[in-house]
Amino acid sequence: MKTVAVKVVILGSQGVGKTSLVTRYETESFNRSTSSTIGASFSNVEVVIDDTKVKMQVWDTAGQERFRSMAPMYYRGANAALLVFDLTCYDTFTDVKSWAHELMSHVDGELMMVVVGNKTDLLEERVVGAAAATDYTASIGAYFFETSALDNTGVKEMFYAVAARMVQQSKSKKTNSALRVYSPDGKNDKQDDGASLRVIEVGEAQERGGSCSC
Ligand SMILES: Nc1nc2c(ncn2[C@@H]2O[C@H](COP(=O)(O)OP(=O)(O)OP(=O)(O)O)[C@@H](O)[C@H]2O)c(=O)[nH]1
Ligand SMILES: [Mg+2]
Repeated sequence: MKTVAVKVVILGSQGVGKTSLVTRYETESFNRSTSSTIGASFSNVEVVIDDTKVKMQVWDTAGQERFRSMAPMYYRGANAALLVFDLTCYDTFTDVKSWAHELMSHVDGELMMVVVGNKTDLLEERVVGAAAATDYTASIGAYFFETSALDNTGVKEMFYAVAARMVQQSKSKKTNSALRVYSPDGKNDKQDDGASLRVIEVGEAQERGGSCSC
């Protein structure tokens, strides 16, 4: 089976549910009392699409403002970025726009951007409408998913969409992305251009203080 190795970064304000989305996908569980991420945490997520295994190195970054300056270390060389906001907190949607702007001006090469509106289960408290989110997402050529880490809505679909796009990119002759593609015989089909993956210090989680101000 062919293997494609990619780097995925998750960005977004504190408390929007970045860690919960990864945990939901990896362990099929949800924890109401999570700890706020410090620096970033790393995990491997694998998805098989037809005859290709997509190995995603997922960097779940900290949303706290004091870690914002570290973000470039994590998004540099990424193949995909999940920009997560909380559907019940408009400010976090505004923050996503600012992340998208930063990525567009600082990331070279092909970067798949996925805007993720999390916490669909909180229907009554929702303040960001689907139209506003889809209009914005279309305007920047990104993908849009609505998810709930709590009730497992859209989470698998979101990771599968990333994997499918990475497989598509790996087949495209035109791509200049830093995908690493391995053939079944173990030889690289395409060389890594050096921008893809790097080892970054991973911090410990700490108890959550205040999260979203909404
Ligand atoms: N109702 C609901 N709560 C959620 C959902 N996802 C996460 N939460 C809750 O939101 C809070 C923050 O979740 P985290 O996953 O830690 O958020 P984060 O974005 O990783 O936060 P930082 O690491 O501080 O940047 C926790 O209390 C979660 O239980 C969801 O889909 N629905
Ligand atoms: Mg977190």
